[in-house]
Amino acid sequence: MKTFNPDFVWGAASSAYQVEGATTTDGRGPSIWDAFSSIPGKTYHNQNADIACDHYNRWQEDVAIMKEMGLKAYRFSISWSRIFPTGRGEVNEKGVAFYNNLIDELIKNDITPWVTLFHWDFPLALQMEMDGLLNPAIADEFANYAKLCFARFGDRVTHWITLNEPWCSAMLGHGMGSKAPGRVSKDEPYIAAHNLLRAHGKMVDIYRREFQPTQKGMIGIANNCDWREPKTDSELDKKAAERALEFFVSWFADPIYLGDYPASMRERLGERLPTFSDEDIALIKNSSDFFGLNHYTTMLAEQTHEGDVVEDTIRGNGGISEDQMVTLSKDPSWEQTDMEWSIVPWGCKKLLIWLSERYNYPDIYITENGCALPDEDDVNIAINDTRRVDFYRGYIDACHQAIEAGVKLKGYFAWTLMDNYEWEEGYTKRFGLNHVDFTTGKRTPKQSAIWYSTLIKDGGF
Ligand code: GBH
Repeated sequence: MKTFNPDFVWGAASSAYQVEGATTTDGRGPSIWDAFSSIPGKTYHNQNADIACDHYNRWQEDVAIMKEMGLKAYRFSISWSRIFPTGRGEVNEKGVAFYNNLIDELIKNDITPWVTLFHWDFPLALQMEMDGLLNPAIADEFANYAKLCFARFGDRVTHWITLNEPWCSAMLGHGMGSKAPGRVSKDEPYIAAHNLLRAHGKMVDIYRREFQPTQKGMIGIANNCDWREPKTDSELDKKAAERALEFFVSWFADPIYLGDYPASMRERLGERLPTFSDEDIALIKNSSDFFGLNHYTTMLAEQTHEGDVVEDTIRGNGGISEDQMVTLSKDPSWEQTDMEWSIVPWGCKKLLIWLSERYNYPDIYITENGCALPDEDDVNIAINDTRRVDFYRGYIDACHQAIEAGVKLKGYFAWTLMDNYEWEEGYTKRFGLNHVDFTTGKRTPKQSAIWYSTLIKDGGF
């Protein structure tokens, strides 16, 4: 049996736009995802999250499901435009009340709330008035919103995540345009990322100065990173894999742990990469009490050769493969999920070790890991998700091996509690431990939910 420390945090994660629905209820203002998903062709069959899992109305039932599963923690995000319908100004008390109820219900059931302040659903008003993440002044708006959340929820919430996957907001939202706000650019990702880091720094600063001394919580950021394995043993490919990781996660983690962007990025991007002011970096450096990691897959990386067709690699690199000079590919023997992401548990172990070595063994929490499988619209197929059980067993085993190798992994959150709105993929991609019938809203546990509950109960598998 592989056992974990008794205080290891076992949880499941979700995000506001993906589960809540009720997008115009009780005064919620629109976010960029409401706008993006209303443009024909941007999402699968033009699906939006107007109803989603109807979690806004079914939150009590959902907490009961978590309780039944024995979850120790639940990671969810707050919808900024539910709290501030126009992004700033007047507070929408009904929005505050929704999260107060949810938080109280979780605590009543011994489930620790882990709250993400921003999981991509940026207020539409601020996008239109200020150009969103491209405007340096946006950092103060993030701080203003975060401050309200600390003030209203921080007496009970002691685990905060400022941003979910800023890489995605930057690359997919401002580079490839596959996610809201749907901008396509080679330079904007670097600007958006820079302002997100500045926003993170300011949010943490407010928490540390005004709230942490009395509320005694912890705060960090959730970065996403897939592993990059050198395609061959050549020095060039090893360097390419290293560089790919630097352009992926060190882009965000180096400023936080080491005080500046990685040298490889500066070298390759020159002035296209913004520079931090002394003031900015003073807030950003050491601004995470733990390392939040969202991890899904692995790809092979090789040095791009002159004249290579890079089309195939654009997805994984978010359209900046020329900047990195890295060509990505997959080993054909790797099993694929419904997202066509390869299942490679050892990549997770290698990544955990790589991060630990680079950032001097911080406490790490895997804040997301999971998979979508095909044909699960049909509940009878979904409840027999043995492949998802295998996926989780493989990745959690890799986590266990990483801990034995010295990694300070302190918790693991499965993505996701229940099938939900998978962004531009609409409802076609199902990542849930619980099946959701999107016509009736009915939730049904899959085999993976039962397996995960048993693991939690036994403290291992
Ligand atoms: C997360 O992002 C999100 O936080 C969550 O909201 C979402 O529902 C969940 O994952 C599932 O998608 O294109 O083959 O190169 C996932 C971040 C970044 C993981 C890109 C996979 C690319 C694989 N993803 N990465 S590939």
